[in-house]
Amino acid sequence: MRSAVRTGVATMFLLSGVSARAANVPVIVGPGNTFNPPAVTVNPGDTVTWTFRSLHTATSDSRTGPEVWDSGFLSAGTFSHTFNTPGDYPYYCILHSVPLAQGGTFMNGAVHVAALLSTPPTILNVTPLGAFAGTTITINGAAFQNGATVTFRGVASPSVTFVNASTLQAVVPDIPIGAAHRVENPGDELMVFVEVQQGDYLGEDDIVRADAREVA
Ligand SMILES: [Cu+2]
Repeated sequence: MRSAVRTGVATMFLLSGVSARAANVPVIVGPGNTFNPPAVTVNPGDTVTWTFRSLHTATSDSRTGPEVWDSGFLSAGTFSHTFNTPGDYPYYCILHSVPLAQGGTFMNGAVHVAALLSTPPTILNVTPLGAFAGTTITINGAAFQNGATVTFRGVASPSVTFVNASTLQAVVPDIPIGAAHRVENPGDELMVFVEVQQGDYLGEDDIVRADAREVA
């Protein structure tokens, strides 16, 4: 397959902006008097795991509130805490420092828990429903954010314009060289499917017809 097949019937859209998978964020404690890295940023639901290389603690400055933790004295092994509440949470080693508010600077760390997205994005409609690669479609919906990405069945749009929280514009991507794709007519209206090749070889024998399936 030397040439790309360039088509443009856009039927399914998926917006992505935030990962739903919880992450595990590592911090190494020791062998010196260090937390490495000293500050980490996590999303709500993520877990920080401290791995101890010498005798220290990882202890939250605050003894009350939504995120309180204390590893106790450990010289090996791990201690984990899952953070669910957005905010800044400084912590320290009881053996070698004191909380920030008491002047601690020597063996202090911080966990920043990022703000929750208020609501996930939703799509109401897309116009036009069919569009050639390289053309721009308009997506209407709710809770769009500046910096949103748009994918067409897993293929990212090369250009997304954030108009406002309810409107995005996105350029329909090419189907990559070698990518299998299928076009389906879900209704009974006549559909005209125009396939445009581009590249240095445009022969019909460059297209692999993997499966031509007719649904009654
Ligand atoms: Cu220590």
